[in-house]
Amino acid sequence: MYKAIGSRGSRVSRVLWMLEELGQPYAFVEVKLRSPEAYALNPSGKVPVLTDDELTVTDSAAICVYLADKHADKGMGANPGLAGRAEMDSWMHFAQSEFEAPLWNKLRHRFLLPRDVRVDVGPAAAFDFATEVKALERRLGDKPFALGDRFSAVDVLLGDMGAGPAPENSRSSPSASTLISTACWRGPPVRGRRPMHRPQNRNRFWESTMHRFKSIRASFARPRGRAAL
Ligand SMILES: N[C@@H](CCC(=O)N[C@@H](CS)C(=O)NCC(=O)O)C(=O)O
Repeated sequence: MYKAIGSRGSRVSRVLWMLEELGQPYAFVEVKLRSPEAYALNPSGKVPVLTDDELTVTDSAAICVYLADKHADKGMGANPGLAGRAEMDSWMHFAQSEFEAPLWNKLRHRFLLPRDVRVDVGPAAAFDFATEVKALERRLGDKPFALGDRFSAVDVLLGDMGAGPAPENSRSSPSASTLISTACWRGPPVRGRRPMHRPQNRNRFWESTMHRFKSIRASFARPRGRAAL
């Protein structure tokens, strides 16, 4: 059986989401970031990690692709052929190394890095994220989903980045809650084994996801003094 390993509220949520979409049984194994248990599975000490019997897969995008490929009959993987694979890889790399990077960078400088190396990355992160939201809109065009007319691992990966409470519905400071909900610490991902944010209405998936990204972009743009870094 699959083991989805991570801390509650970490990117393990996208792995759980994939497993739920694919209808696969799994165990959620709670492991703290950079704990000895995490280092035993991933040289960087980061989560999530997926184990599939003897195989260990690290890095959330790779895990999502692995699962989509392994259960290709469920239709969440790449379009056919080498061109389809390139299209999928391109989306996955865009999602993590370009789209998610400014969100994650800001979060790291606010909460994760040792205090003496933290700097104010707020304006640069806001600029980069606004650029990436435009790029995402252009990439999507008028397609219902990233790879065309079916929901795939790409939508899970990007959708998970926009998951969590919309800033306007949050009780805490919008910018802080947005960052926390977006990049990493979004509260328990497992509620009765079902990811909190599994889309209820597929037709509105990208409409609501883009709405959340735009809310995040707006909260980035708002100066919030020291709290916003
Ligand atoms: N590229 C990795 C990044 C994993 C990652 O940074 N995970 C966070 C939790 S969401 C972590 O373990 N952070 C620990 C740290 O940065 O010290 C992935 O997508 O899985």
